[in-house]
Parts: sequence; C-alpha cells; structure tokens
Amino acid sequence: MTIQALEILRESMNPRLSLHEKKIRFCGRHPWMRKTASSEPVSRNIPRSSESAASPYLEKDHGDDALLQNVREKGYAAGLRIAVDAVDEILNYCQRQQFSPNRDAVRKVPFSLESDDPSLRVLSLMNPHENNEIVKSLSVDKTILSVVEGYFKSSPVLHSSQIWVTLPTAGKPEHHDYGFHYDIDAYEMLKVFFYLTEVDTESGPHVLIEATHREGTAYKFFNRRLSDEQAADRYGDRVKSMMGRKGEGFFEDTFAYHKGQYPKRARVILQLEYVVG
Ligand SMILES: O=C(O)CCC(=O)C(=O)O
Repeated sequence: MTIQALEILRESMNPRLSLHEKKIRFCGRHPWMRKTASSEPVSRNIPRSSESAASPYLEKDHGDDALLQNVREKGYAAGLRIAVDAVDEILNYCQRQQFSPNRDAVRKVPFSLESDDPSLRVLSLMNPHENNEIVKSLSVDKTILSVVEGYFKSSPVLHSSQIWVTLPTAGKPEHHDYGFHYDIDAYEMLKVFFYLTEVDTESGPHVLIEATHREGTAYKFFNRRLSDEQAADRYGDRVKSMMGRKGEGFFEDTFAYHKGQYPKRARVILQLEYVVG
C-alpha cells in the first residue's frame, strides 16, 4: 500500500474528525462521489446573487457567463481585479491586525512582509470579511455570487475568507505547504484568490493544473499530493503559474491540483472560499 493510500486509512480513523468530515475526506476525492454524497443542510450566510449588488471595489474583464464557462472547462477563470486604492486600504487594515504564524491559531504576531525567524513561512488572518468592509463587499459581490451559484447549481455558503502572507525564509523551501495537492474541505468548493501584492516568478505565484478539477481517475483518488516531477510527467503544459499585478484575482475550483510556492519576495493573498456540503 502506498503512503498516500495510508493517508486515507489514517483519516478514516482520526478521532479528531467528525463522521461528516471523514465522509467528505473520503468521498471528496472523486467527482462522482462528490455529486452523489448527501450533504448536511447548512444555513445560508450570504444573499443570493439576485439580491446582491456589484461591489464598488471589483473590476472585471469578462462577463459572468464567460467567467463561469472558464471555471467549468478549465477549473479556473482569471480576469477579476480589486481597485488598487481598495487593495491599499486592505493592506492598511492588515497592519492593524494580529496574524497567526505558520497556521498556529493560538500564537499571534504582527503583519509583516519580512522576518528574521527562519521557521516562519506563513502569516494568516482568518475571516477578514467579518470586520473589513471592503472584503465583506467583495464576498457578496453580484458577479462572484452569480458565478459561484452557476457553478454549484445550488446555493453556496461562504466557508471562510482569509488573508495570508507567504514569507521568504531561510528555512525549507520544500516544506509540504508548497507541494501540489487538491482540497477536500467540502463536496463542492470554489475559491476566489486576489493578489494584494504584485506576483511575478520571484514572489511564489500560485500554480494550478488546468482541467484536473473534473478528473475522476483512480490515480487522482489515491494521489492527493503530487511531486513537481509527477505533475510535469502527467500533465505537461497544463501546469499554469498564475502571475498577476497587485489586485488581480481569479476563480479556482481547488479540487484541481494546485500549490503555493516558496517565494523570494513576500506575497500577500486574499482568499474567499465558497462551498456546498
Ligand atoms: O498559497 C497558495 O498559492 C496555495 C494555496 C492553497 O494551497 C490552497 O488554497 O489550498
């Protein structure tokens, strides 16, 4: 049995996961099981797109239908942008918040784009939409909700929002935070990522593998994580690096293989995550 198959066994016996979470982690590995597994009803926490307004902070290059079609076909759709003044306001807000180092929810440190601590890889802030008006307005933007609803064909909930900084550290660039994987947070997931700093090859661009969101193979079921070599051998030029200017954003179904990367310059990213189930 491979190490990755053992991960499935370990998750099914993990006492810290509820039965519902175990079911998601198992069935979430295959598109057909995702569709047929019944989900527990979750109460709505966002309006329907028909009841929501366009956020004054969001600019877009394509209509809702084109965005939706791209997500369906390729697993992602670029062409969103937060106005630069609004990005600066979000970054000012970050300066006033305490962030969790390396996803440790108990410890807190100030927001920063550099650190002398070589073990510090990531600083994160959960749910900024709860107290930042711009993030709140983006999270209920009409276009975003209309694409999410169209994609799920049912009413989504906002699972969370998050801002995080990936820091250049003297530590290990090969840390598993940076490896290819797919998410199984829910039966259906659609994330919107916005870069709050310019992202080029030096600043750890997000990487995704096009059209793997629909793949229902035994290979994908058993291989939730991939090395760069496996990704290149199996998917070749479908591996895409998402470079972008400050404020640019894209939708992504993170059931597609994807990864963050070790940066040489800090990268700040905002994520909105919508789910069903
Ligand atoms: O930091 C990144 O670009 C990767 C994010 C990621 O792996 C995820 O959202 O599951």
